[in-house]
Amino acid sequence: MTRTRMDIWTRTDDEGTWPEVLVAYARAVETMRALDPPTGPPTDPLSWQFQAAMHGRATETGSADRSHPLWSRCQHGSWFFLPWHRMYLAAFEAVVQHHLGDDQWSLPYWYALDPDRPTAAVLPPAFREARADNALFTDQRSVLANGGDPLPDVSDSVTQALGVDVFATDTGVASFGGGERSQPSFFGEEMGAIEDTPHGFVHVVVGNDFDDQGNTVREGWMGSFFTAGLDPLFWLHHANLDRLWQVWLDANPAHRNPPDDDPAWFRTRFRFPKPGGGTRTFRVGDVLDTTALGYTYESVGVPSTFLPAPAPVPPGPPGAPEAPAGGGIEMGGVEEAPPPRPMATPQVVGATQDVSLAQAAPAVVELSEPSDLGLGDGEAGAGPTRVYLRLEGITGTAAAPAYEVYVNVPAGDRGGEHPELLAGRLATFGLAEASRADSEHGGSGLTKVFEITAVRDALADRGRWDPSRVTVSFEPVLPVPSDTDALAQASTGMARAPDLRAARVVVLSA
Ligand SMILES: [Cu+2]
Repeated sequence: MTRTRMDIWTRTDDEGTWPEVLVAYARAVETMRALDPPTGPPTDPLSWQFQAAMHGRATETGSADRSHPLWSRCQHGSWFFLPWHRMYLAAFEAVVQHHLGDDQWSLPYWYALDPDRPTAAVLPPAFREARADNALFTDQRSVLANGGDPLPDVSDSVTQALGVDVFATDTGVASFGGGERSQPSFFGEEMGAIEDTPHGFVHVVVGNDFDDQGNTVREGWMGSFFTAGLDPLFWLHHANLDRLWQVWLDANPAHRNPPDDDPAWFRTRFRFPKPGGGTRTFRVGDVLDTTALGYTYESVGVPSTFLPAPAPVPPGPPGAPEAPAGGGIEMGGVEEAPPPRPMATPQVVGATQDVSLAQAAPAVVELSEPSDLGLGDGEAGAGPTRVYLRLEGITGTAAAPAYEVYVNVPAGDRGGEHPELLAGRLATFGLAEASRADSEHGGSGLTKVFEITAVRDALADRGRWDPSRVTVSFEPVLPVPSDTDALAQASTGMARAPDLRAARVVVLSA
C-alpha cells in the first residue's frame, strides 16, 4: 500500500494540538537520541546523531569527518542532490518506522515558501514549544524561526525554479537539479535552482541569526552541512524539496529526468543503514518514482504563480509541417511531449574576475563583442538567444542568508525598485564548507547560474539594453525577527561581516 506524506500545516489546527504524526515523530526522536552515547561520536547506525552524521559531521578542525564509511556523504552542488536526499529520507523514514513499530508512519513535509500560502512560512507550532521534554524543539535555531516569525518571502524563487527547463546540464547554463557530474560529489559546486532557493535559503534562515546589516551573529544546526540533520525540522524541510522535484516534473510535459541510458546518473549508488542491521543500497535509477519507494505526497500541485512556458517545438526542416499546438504528440493515445529544443552550445560573451559580492558597487561585465545577444532573432524563426548569468567560485566565511542578484540597475537606484531586473537569488548555505582549503575541491566554492533572457528582454523593451556591458548588483536578503531583545541576547558573540566573493562573473549566450 502506498503511504502519503502529509503537509504538516494542513494537519495543524488553531488550538495547537499536535497532529498524531508529530506525536509519534517526537517519540522516535527521543528513542533515537537515547541510543547516542552521552559524549563522543555515535556508534549505533539507528541513532539520531548517526543519522545526522551521514549527511555531515565535522572533525575537530571543521573538515568533513569520514572516519566511518557512512558519514559525511551528502550530495550537494550536482545532479545527485535530489536523488541522494530522496534515498536518505527513505532510509530515515524506515528507521523511524522501526523505532515506532509502525510501518505506516510517513514523514510529513513543511512547504516553507509556498507562493500561495504565506502563513505556512512559519515553523509549525510543535517545533517551537520551548519545553525541555519537547524533542522537536531546539534552541539551535534562529530567533526568527523559533519566535514564530514568517521567513522572508522569497517564494517567487520557487516559481522561478519550477520554470527552469532542464534537470541537469554539463554546459554551464541554469538547471533545476544541478550540474552533471561523473562521480558523487559532497560539494559538486554547481547548484541547481531548487538547491539554492528554496533549499539553502530555508536552511540558513532557520539555523542562523543575523543583524540588520546581514552580519552573521550566531550559527545554529540548520545553517551547516555538518549539523543540519540534528534538527528534527531538517527532515520535514527535505521532504518538501523531494516533493518539489515531483512538482517540477508535473509542471511542464517537457520536464524530465536525465535519460536512463546515462550510467553516471542512473547507476550511481549510495548506501544507508537499515533496521535490523546491514545496509541498503539504492541506485539513482531506483528512486525516480516515489511510489516504488512506497509513498506519494498529499499535494504535488503547481503554485498558481507558475505560468508554464509553451512547450518548445523541435526544429524541423524548412517547410516541414509544424508540431501540434501545445507540444503534445499523440502516440497510441499516450501523450508524449517532444524533447526539449536542442540548445546551441553556450558561448561566453563576457566575464570579469574576482568580484566582491558584499559591496554596494555593482560588478561590471564588459561584453567581448558589443552584442544585442540575439535580440530580434526571434523573427528569424530560430527562437531568441537565451542569456545566462553565471557566478563561479563563490567563496567566503560569512554572508547574509541570501542575495538578490539584479542586472543593469540604473545608477543610484536600488534593485528592489526594479523587480523586472531581478535575475534571481543566491542563498549562501554551504558557502563556508565549500570555501575550506581542505574541502573536496580545495575550497573552490559554489557556482550558481541564472537565466536572464527575460531581464534582457525587459531592458530591451525599455530601450535600456546596453550592448557593451552588463552590470550585476547584489542586495542582501535580511531576516528581521520581531523579538529584537532575544536577537540582542543571541548575538553576544562577534558579528561577522560578509566577505563573499566570486572568482568569476560570466555572461553566456546560447
Ligand atoms: Cu538540505
